[in-house]
Amino acid sequence: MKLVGRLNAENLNIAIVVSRFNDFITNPLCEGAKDCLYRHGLSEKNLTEVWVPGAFEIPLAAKTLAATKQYDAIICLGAIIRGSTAHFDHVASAATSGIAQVNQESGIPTIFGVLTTDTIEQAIERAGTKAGNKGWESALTAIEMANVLNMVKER
Ligand code: INI
Repeated sequence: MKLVGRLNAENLNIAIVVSRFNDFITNPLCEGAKDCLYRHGLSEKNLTEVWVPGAFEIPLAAKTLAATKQYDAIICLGAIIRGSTAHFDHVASAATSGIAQVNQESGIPTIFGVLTTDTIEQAIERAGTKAGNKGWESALTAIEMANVLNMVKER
């Protein structure tokens, strides 16, 4: 028996957690994610969008959303840009391990759509220009994971 998640969001409830830090990048990530979800059939009433100050705050918001048990998937979006800040490594590692922990412990697919780049240019490339849109790709992953886990649970 081979189970593969369908790319159909019609019957799903999805949450997006998105950080305001570097919002010139996170706004297009969020718009990309919503474009993907709606084009795959998600109803607007089944989408919850939660904004937090920075990527460091994403895991707690995701964990709180997961605890409500109302969502089939949670999409985490952020932009951590190394630039000249030494803060980068701490924020990147806290966001990465925090999101991974929610993913594993909640049992709800919690998707890592946080850009970690060395430069602003690299972030721009991944937010809807020449290297695609990480938000759009994360939404597609969320749809597939939500559907395949629902199939596993229903078997
Ligand atoms: N938050 C980000 O989302 N991206 C960054 O690049 C970033 N840098 O470089 O500092 C950043 N810092 C803020 C952090 O996420 C928290 O909001 C802050 O430390 C308060 O907890």
